[in-house]
Amino acid sequence: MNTQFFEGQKPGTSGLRKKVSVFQQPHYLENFIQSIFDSLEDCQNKTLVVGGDGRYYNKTAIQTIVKMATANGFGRMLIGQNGILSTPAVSAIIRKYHAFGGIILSASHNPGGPDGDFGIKYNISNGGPAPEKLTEAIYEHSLKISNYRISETMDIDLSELGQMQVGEMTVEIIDSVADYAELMAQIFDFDKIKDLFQSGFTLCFDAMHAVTGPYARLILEDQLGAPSGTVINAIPLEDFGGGHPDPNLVYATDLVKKVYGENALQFGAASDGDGDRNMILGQDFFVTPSDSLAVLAANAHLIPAYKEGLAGIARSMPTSAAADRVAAALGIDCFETPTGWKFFGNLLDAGKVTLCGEESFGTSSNHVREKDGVWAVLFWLNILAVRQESVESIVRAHWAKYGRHFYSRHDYENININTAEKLMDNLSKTFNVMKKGQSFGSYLVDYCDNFSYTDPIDASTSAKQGMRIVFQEGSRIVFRLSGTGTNGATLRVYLEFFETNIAKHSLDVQEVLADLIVLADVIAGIKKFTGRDKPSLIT
Ligand code: VG1
Ligand code: CO
Repeated sequence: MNTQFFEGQKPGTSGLRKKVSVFQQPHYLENFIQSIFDSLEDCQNKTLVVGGDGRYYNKTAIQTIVKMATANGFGRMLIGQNGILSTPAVSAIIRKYHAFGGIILSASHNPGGPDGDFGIKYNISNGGPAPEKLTEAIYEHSLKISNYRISETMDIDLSELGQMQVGEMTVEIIDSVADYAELMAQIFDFDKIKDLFQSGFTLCFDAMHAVTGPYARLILEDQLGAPSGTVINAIPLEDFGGGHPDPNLVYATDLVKKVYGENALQFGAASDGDGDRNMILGQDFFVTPSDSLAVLAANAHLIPAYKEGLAGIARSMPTSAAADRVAAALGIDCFETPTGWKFFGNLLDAGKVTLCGEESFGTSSNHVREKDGVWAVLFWLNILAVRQESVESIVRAHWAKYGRHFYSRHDYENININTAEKLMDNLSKTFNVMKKGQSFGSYLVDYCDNFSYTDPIDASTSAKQGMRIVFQEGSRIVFRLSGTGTNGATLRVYLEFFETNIAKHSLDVQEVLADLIVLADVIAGIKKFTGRDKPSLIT
C-alpha cells in the first residue's frame, strides 16, 4: 500500500487536524483509526464512545469507524444520536459508562464544510485526551502500517435511539445531551439559577451553529427556564453556517451585538465547534479567559460541587498568572503546564487540582477530563445567582483585591512554515545571550527560556513548549507556534502586564500593552521575518 501520506498523520496540540480533502483520500482515515486501535492495549470486547461536532464528514467517518471497531473486536459502541456529542460530553460519557476510550470527530473551532477542516481526537478511559506517549505511539505506528481491519457490514442508522448488532459488536445510539445534562445538575444549584432567570435576568448564549446548541437549549431554556430564543445559532450545521465557530469578540458577532451598546443584555456567552471553549461577557464587558479562571477559583465555594474548597489549580504556561494569585490567597498549589488539555489529566486523576484553564477560552474542573464550555457558563450563572451583582462589578472587585493581569494574544496566521521556524531559531539565539537585569526601556529581564515541563505524577517530560521572557514585576511575553492550524504556521504572541494599582491605567488593554507589543517585535523580529506589521487576530 502507498505510504506517502502517512507522514502527515502527526497529531498536534489536540489530535489530528487536516483539510477534509486530506481525510477523503483513499485509506487515510482508515490508516489513522487502525493506528489508534493498534497502539492501544487489547480492544477485545471493550466499549468505545464515538461522536463529533456535526461538521461535514462527521457521519461518513462514524460509519467507517463502526465497521473498523467491529472488525477489531470491540464489544460495544456508544454513539451520539445523529453523530452528535460535544467534547466534554464524550469525556463525561466515557467516565460514566467506564468505557475503554472514545473518538471525537472535530477540528474544534476551525471552520468546517467540504473545504474546511476535519479532525480526530482519541480519549482514554479517564475521559481525557490521549497523553503524549500514546499520540507518539499512534504517529509512529502510522508511519509503518501496512493494512487495516474493516468489516463489510451495512451503514447503520444514526438517527434513531436504540440498540443494534454490527457483527459481534453491540451499537447503542444514545441521547447526545441527557448524560451531560444530568452531570451539570449534580454540580450546580439549578434552583438558584432558575430564580435568577425568573427575576428577569437577560442573557444570550451563542452556539455558533456548532455542537452546543442542543446542550444549551435543553439546559438553559428547558430545564432552567430561560426565555426561548436565549440560545441563538442553536442548530449544528455541517459548515457552521459558513462561520468560524471560535468564541471570541471577532467571530461571535451575533452575540456581541446583543451584549454591547443600546439595550445590552446582562450576560452573554458563546462556545466553539466542539463545545469545549467558552467566552463570557457581561453588559458591555469582556472577561478575559485568564481572568475567568481566576474568578471561578475565587468564587468556587459558592457552587455546590466545590463548596468544600479546591485541591489546587492548574493553568497552561501562556495563561496569565491571575489564577496563581487566587491559589496563593487560598493556600493551595497552582501548576503551570504546557498548552493543551492532555497535560491536566494526571494532575486531575491524582486529585492535585480541581480547576484548570487555558488562555484560549478553556476552563473546566475534575468533573470531566476536557475543557467544558457549557459548564463554564453555568458556573458563571451560578455565581451571578448567588452574588446578585453584575459580571463587571464581580471582575472589578476581583482586580481590586488581587491586582490585574492585562492580557492579550496576538496571532500571526498562515505564515510560511520555514519563516516561522527561522524566527523561532533566531529567538532562541537571542535568548541565549540575554542577561538577567538587561533593560528594555522600563522592563528589566528576570529570565527567559524555552518552557520545559516535567509531569509531577509520572515524571514524563515535554520540552520546547514555548519561548518566554519574563520581566521583573511579573510582565511577560511568550512566543509559540500553534499545533492546531492547518494553513502554514501560526505564531502566537502572548502579552501580559501586571498591575496592582488598577486605577492607574486606561482601560484599553492594547494601549496598556503597547510597550510590550513593540518589545515583542524588537526581540523576535516579527516584521523582519514575516513582513507583517500587525497580527491577523487579536484576542
Ligand atoms: C490551541 C490553543 C490551546 C488549546 C488547543 C485546542 O492550540 O492555544 O490552548 O488547548 O487549541 O483547543 P494551539 O497549539 O493552536 O495554540 V480546541 O478547543 O481547538 O480543542
Ligand atoms: Co474546541
